[in-house]
Parts: sequence; structure tokens; C-alpha cells
Amino acid sequence: MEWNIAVLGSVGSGKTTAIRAISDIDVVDTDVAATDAATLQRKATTTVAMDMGVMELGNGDKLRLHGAPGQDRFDFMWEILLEQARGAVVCVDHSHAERLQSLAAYLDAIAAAKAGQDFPIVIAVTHAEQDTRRSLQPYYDFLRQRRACPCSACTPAVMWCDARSARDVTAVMVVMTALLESFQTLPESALHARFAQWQKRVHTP
Ligand SMILES: Nc1nc2c(ncn2[C@@H]2O[C@H](COP(=O)(O)OP(=O)(O)OP(=O)(O)O)[C@@H](O)[C@H]2O)c(=O)[nH]1
Ligand SMILES: [Mg+2]
Repeated sequence: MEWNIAVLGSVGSGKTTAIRAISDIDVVDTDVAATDAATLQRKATTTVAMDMGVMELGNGDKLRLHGAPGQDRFDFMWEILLEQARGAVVCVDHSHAERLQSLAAYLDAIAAAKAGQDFPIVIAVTHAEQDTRRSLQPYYDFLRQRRACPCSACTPAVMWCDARSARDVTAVMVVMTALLESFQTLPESALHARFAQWQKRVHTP
């Protein structure tokens, strides 16, 4: 099996870095020198079309990873990548004050493109090391309120992920693969019921 995965997220959230960290092929990226002040404040280069990498799963299966540009002026690319995608990783920069607004914008785009469909989402929370109280609870609360999965019965998986770490990014992709495989083998209603139950257990403080 081969699955296309869209990797979305704001500027500097780590999409290109994450794909480079785990790709088994040389990543085709379209990074160019940043010119706008907001991006330059964070880093020197930015993606202007997309990143393409591949993660081999060892049994012939693979994830084809397509990273979007974070800059708003390229937001039409989100839709193009989502159209082809069977799942999405949303990178969220935890150090950014507007992290939940940014996450909401990506979840809206996913909901618009995949309404009512089985579409696994994994939220990879990056840039977390400076937060001494590291807690994912605000994300769980936010997702519970929104009923953020396109199926509207369950919520996406949320994980810490340093995009520079092959181990962290691999963990994100393992969860994504498990969700993709589950959607194939379990009837939709059974999977969502099980997933919702599991989320409730894990996320109830
Ligand atoms: N400190 C820290 N740095 C990180 C972490 N994750 C990623 N980075 C760094 O953050 C920067 C992310 O840059 P990119 O990977 O280009 O970000 P992007 O999401 O592709 O950005 P655009 O293409 O501009 O939308 C890189 O310098 C990474 O090394 C993290 O968890 N902690
Ligand atoms: Mg990029």
C-alpha cells in the first residue's frame, strides 16, 4: 500500500524539517530565501510549492509525504495536497502565541476537504522544549470543543514532536500508519466508537 500524507502547519512549525528527518529518498523541496519580515524573523528560507519525501514502512508499504508551504499566500496548496491525501499531519509551533488559531485554520481546511470521510489526523506539537510546564491539555480541550475529526465522532491524535528528531517524527508516522490501517480493517462505526472511547480515557484528567 502507498498512502499520500499531507503535512500542514504554519511557517516555521517544522514541516520541511520533519520530512527531511525521516525521508528514505532525497527530499525534493522548494525552499527559497524568505523575503517577508514575518518569516525572516523565524528563519532564512521558506517553502514556496511543496516538499516531497517518502517513508518506507519495511514491508513494501510507504507513506508519500507532501509538505505544504506555511505562508498564507500559498494556502491554495493546502487544498491541492488534501485532495490527494489519505491522512494529514498538522505541525503546530507550541512556542507561537497563536498556535490554537493556526491549528483551527488547518482543521477547517481539512473539514472542508474531507467532510464525513475517514481521514486520520495526527497533530505534531513542535518547539515545546522552552515550555517548562509542557502540557497537551489545552490541545485536548480545544479539540474536544471542536469535534475536530472530519467524521465528527472522534478527535485527532496529539503528540509532542521535535521535527529535527527522526525518532519523534517516526513516532508520529507510526501513529498515522496505525490509524490508516485501522480505517481499512475495522468498520467505520466500530473504529470511531473505539477511538472515541480511547480518547476519553486518555484525555480525561
Ligand atoms: N528548537 C526547536 N526547533 C525546531 C523544532 N522543530 C523544528 N525546529 C526548527 O524550526 C525550523 C523549522 O523550519 P522549517 O522546517 O523550514 O519549517 P516549515 O514548517 O517547513 O516552514 P515553511 O516552509 O516556511 O512554512 C527549523 O530551523 C528547525 O530546525 C523543535 O521542536 N524545537
Ligand atoms: Mg517548509
